[in-house]
Amino acid sequence: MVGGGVYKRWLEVSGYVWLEVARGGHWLEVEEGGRMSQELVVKGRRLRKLIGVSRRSKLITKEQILVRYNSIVWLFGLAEPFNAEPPRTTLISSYVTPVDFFYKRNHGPVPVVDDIESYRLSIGGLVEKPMELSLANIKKLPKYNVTSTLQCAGNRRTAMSKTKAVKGVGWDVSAIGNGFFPPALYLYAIWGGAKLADVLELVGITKLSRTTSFGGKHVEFVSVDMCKEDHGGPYKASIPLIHATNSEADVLLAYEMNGKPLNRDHGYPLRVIVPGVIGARSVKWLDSINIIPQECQGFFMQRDYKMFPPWVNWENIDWSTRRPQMDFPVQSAICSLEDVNTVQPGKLTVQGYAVSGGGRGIERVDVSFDGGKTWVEASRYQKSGIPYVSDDDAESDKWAWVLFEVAGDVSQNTEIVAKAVDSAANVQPENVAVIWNLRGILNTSWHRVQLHVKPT
Ligand SMILES: Nc1nc2c(c(=O)[nH]1)N[C@H]1C(S)=C(S)[C@@H](COP(=O)(O)O)O[C@H]1N2
Ligand SMILES: [Mo]
Repeated sequence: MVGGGVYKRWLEVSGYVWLEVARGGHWLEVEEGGRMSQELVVKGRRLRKLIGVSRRSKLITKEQILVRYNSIVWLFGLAEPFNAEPPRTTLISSYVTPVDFFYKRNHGPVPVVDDIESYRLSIGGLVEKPMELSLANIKKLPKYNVTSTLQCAGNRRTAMSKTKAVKGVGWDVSAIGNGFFPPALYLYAIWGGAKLADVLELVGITKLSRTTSFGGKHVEFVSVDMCKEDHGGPYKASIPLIHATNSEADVLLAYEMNGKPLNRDHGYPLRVIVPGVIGARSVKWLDSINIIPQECQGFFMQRDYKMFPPWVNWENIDWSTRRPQMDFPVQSAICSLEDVNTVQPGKLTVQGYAVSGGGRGIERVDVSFDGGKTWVEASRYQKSGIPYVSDDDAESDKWAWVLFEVAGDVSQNTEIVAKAVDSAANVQPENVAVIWNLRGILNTSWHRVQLHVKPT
């Protein structure tokens, strides 16, 4: 077991504050000698009202406020859990997302796990040699650096709820991220750690095992955070043993993010990274691993993060009829523009990201400047200067997103649309209605933004 209490201070986001002042508002970046300023200038009546700051007072301290995108303001220390996503343009400003701008998704209070000397990861269940490992034991195993995009299944939920209300945290297009390197220093990739397949060998499970000699078929990851949704129990998830013991699947027990130890928000000291799979299975603050006969029975596997058809509602839902979602489908979003924009006539560059699950590459990104009547193909790239070739593991990061860019002429009010095609020729659905689901997960419909074109 690991010790520690509830994470009560916002320590990790240094340098910037993510602040959206109501809809269509703007962000304030407050910096003081490389450290976050203690004071924020609060502009915007709506925000001041939401956080209870008087009209005249423009200054609040960072202890009073925790802010997230999408007009939802979490009062620090009062409202938990902490959920945050960066603005669209920030998200695509680099191929690898800086830790500060990496979305944060929590189902309970962020725990503090800081007694590293006594930290032990226990591995038990249906194994020959149950074991307790210190962080040093895990660091002794070969280290791998895997550039992998993590995407919350709820990404783009807000747009889905416009069709019909859904239940869940409202996300724009940025509940996704990829990491950061100084340019020309592609030495390490975003997630650094030991391969789960190597760790499981320590307890006597050979590579590419479907079952252990005691009948274990799934690998359960258990954390320490207390989640209301799961009756105050810890966050848990599982993946099949065959997935966990496949070195090629690159499942990591990660202790580094972007070359530095994980920070608390992202799972310090140890988290799971399951590339190509919805973020919900990448358990943070890992406490124990159990080898079990069936998939994990926790709330987030059995009563959440499942994809239901549009006709299932809260009255007729039978959770047992669907499998827990694992791989995510092909996705893309325009990030250089907001939902509604006013621009001048002329050339317009459209940029965004595209990604698919299961390690499938992005074969094409199509962009329309006329609401979907005609299309042009966007250029795709990961690292600048290296052409992206989908499913070419030597040249491209298999588990990572691609950024895209294309320019077109706009002369009148129009809708810009993006859709991606993955290497299995899967394509995003045209309309959100056909994939609407009550939990609002996996909105991968064509991404559309409105342009008001006005000459100055
Ligand atoms: N222990 C724990 N692990 C967790 C969660 C959580 O609430 N508790 N949230 C999951 C979900 S739903 C997502 S999308 C990712 C988000 O990871 P991030 O906050 O590092 O971006 O973590 C996953 N792992
Ligand atoms: Mo998530």
